[in-house]
Amino acid sequence: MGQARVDIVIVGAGILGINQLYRARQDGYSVQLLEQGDGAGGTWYWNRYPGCRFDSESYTYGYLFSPELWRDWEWTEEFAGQPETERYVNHVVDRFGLRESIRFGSKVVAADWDEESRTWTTRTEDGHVVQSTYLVSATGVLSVPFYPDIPGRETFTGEQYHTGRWPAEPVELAGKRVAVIGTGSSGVQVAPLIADEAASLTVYQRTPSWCTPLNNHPISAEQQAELKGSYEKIRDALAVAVAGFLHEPSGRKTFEDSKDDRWAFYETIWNSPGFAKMSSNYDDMVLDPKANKEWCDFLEEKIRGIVADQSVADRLVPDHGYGALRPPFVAGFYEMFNKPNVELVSTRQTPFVRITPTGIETTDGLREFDLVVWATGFDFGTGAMLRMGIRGVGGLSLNEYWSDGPRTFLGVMCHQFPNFFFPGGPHGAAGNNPRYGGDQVDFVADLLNHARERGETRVEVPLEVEERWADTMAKALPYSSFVEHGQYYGENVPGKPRRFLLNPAGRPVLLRVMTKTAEGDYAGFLA
Ligand code: N01
Repeated sequence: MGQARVDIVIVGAGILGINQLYRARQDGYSVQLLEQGDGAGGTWYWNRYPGCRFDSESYTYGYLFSPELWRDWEWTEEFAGQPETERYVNHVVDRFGLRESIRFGSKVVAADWDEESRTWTTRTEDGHVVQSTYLVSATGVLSVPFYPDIPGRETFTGEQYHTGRWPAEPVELAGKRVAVIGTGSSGVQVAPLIADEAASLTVYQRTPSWCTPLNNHPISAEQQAELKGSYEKIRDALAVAVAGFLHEPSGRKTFEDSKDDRWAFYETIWNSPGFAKMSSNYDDMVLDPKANKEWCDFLEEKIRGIVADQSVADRLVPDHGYGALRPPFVAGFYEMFNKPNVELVSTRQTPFVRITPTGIETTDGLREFDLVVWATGFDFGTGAMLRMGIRGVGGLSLNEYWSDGPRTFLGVMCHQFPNFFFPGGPHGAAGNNPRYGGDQVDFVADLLNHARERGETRVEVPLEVEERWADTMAKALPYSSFVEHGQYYGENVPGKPRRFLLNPAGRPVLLRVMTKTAEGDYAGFLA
């Protein structure tokens, strides 16, 4: 059993945890990072399923804190796949000497605040105990896999994997009858690759997604050279970009154009990379229902043009607006349904009955499988933090404080939990994760430096400041495009309070409040 004392304990070696560790080391703190997995990468360590890749442009996702790192690391694809991103995170860890501060295989099971000594005591499953002045949970919003409550899952005798816990060793698909449950971003990425290899693939879909092409491509030598010469320009643009992407708004409204021009514009957008479908579409596409409907009509035409069997296409066309659910970006998803070995089962039409030892039973019968893939999502937003046994002032548990949904300031800290921070947390998220998350990491680091400069060792957000952020979130909610996304409300997890868990006010408001708080010398935060 080990024991240690450091200035800062960080939990999680994902994108934000590594960023926080880098900042902590740069700023001269002693720090230990605890990571439950055996390697760095977070999302990019656990989600090893075939087809897992960015839908943020690689160079807009990577760290921007070092010109040398930018210059030396060469992304090979516009949207890098999981193995490349995992390599990148490990490269960063080693390049900046961070590995010595990380303890792998360290699942946190308890963290207790002691007011008298102003100390957090953090314990791991394997009995390691570490004390610290500050505790940072960088445990991610999509890190606890969710399995729907379909009876019999444990009785299945074949192989079964959740996309968020895909094994490191290769999974043999050839010759196997495979089921994929779920058609969110993970399901629609993994399915086409399985269809290529497996004997058969059955896709179980409840809610269809509006999928559009990712339009990935290798980064050419010419683009590479251009990227290397554009570090400052890209860094500065991303520092203020509304959703953390480089996609420019079109500056046009749908019905200012003729029908022919609109269809030509939609075609351009269809052929644009990733999130340009939202960010560079007509400015009114998301919020004007008529404009949204027309983009959806265009997408429906596309789906029906790709999928040969129109009864399959009927089931693949969503009945919600574009952007109401998080849109996935794909390669070969609709095309896959033209293969003779691929079947689509709509669980709206024929719901699940049970998982049996040999397969999956829906109301239209039993289908037998060798392998089942659960692409069924995560306990979003709060899942990991509420499983860590965090206790603040007077032994108050975070689960109790958040029993009616999370209460946060900037998605980064909360009242009653002094010296505790959670960059990437609920009510902070607003776009390209490393960008707004990086803002949160810097906010935490700057706040700790501020406290150190004043010789203070206790930081807590005042209740009224936390409440003001809650008001800001509530007022902005009607303007979020993702108002229907069940996962973003925790709706998929039975018993979870239904609360919107993103930051609907967006990154500009996040940045503005951060700047104002810092300029106001964090009034009321220091004890
Ligand atoms: O999870 P999801 P995900 N019966 O929750 C279905 C990010 N991401 O892992 O919509 C039947 O979106 C569920 O159906 P429904 C991205 O932020 C990014 O795919 O609830 N079906 C849905 O189809 C994303 O938002 C990338 O009706 C059930 C699916 O399972 C987030 O991760 C790639 C069911 C779950 O979809 C999560 O995406 C992958 C039931 N009882 C992920 N329960 C990039 O491209 C659930 N489902 C970067």
